[in-house]
Amino acid sequence: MARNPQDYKGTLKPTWCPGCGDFGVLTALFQAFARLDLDPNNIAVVSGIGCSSRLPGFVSTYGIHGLHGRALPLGQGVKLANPKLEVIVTGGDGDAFAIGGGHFPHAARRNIDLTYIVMDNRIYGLTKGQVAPTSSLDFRTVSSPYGNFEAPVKPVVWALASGATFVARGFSAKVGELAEILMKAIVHKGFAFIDVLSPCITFNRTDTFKYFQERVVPLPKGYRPNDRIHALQLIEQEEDRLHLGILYQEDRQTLDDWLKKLETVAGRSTPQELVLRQR
Ligand SMILES: Cc1ncc(C[n+]2csc(CCOP(=O)(O)OP(=O)(O)O)c2C)c(N)n1
Ligand code: SF4
Repeated sequence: MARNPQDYKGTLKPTWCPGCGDFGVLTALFQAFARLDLDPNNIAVVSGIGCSSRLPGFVSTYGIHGLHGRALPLGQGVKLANPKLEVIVTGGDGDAFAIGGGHFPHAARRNIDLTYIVMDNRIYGLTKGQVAPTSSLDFRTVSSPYGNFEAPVKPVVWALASGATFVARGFSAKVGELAEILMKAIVHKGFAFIDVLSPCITFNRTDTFKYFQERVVPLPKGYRPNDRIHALQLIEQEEDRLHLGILYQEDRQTLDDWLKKLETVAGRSTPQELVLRQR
């Protein structure tokens, strides 16, 4: 019998503020899992620290709520130890691009086969509203009382420039569309990155649901996500629009492919075998 979204609900109820954008991401993830009919025992959801990083607590799959900024190293470790697991890494823009910013480009260029969902609320939610790497210029917060003087990081541009093989943008208010993107990201072989616009309704009164509703647009008619430069140009020329959908996808050797090749060509043990041998 096919599974339904309820099958992936954990016993803990989400502790997010009522109305937080992260609810939409969780619902979309349940839908994606159900539509792919994934066995919860074959999924690991891994995160760092932040409001969004609490997500692994709310699912019935395996999971780790780790250390701030270390979601990707954890997720990569899980995948290397058990390549059969479907690994989903989640967290906030602070976790991903500030403290965890050193890990992001390397996981992308390494093309390790996992799905990385960043819930981008353009602020630090858990610690009560400090400026984040994706905060807009001049944005006033408790830690930037005179306005943010740093140019915001553009997550999809960073992913594209780092060699990610699947790059998409979603919006937590468009749950159906987001579930569709997440399904394709999970099925993709390689590093799949999704920047989800996911408003913090408590501490960010600028980048609200209304703000994003007024700016999000679908990809241009006939857009084909197979040209990295074209994708970069589209994002760089957005001005006040935000395109939603799969911006780029390519097939490229994954880390796992490379490890298997290494084993046959060089006769060496893969990290997976080393782990198993130590048991
Ligand atoms: C090593 C370390 N540094 C700082 C913190 C404090 N801290 C916890 S969450 C967080 C940022 C949260 O923002 P984000 O990652 O964007 O997630 P959100 O809460 O917005 O979902 C910070 C700075 C920490 N827990 N550990
Ligand atoms: S503080 Fe913001 S990000 Fe955190 S749960 Fe509340 S609305 Fe969501």
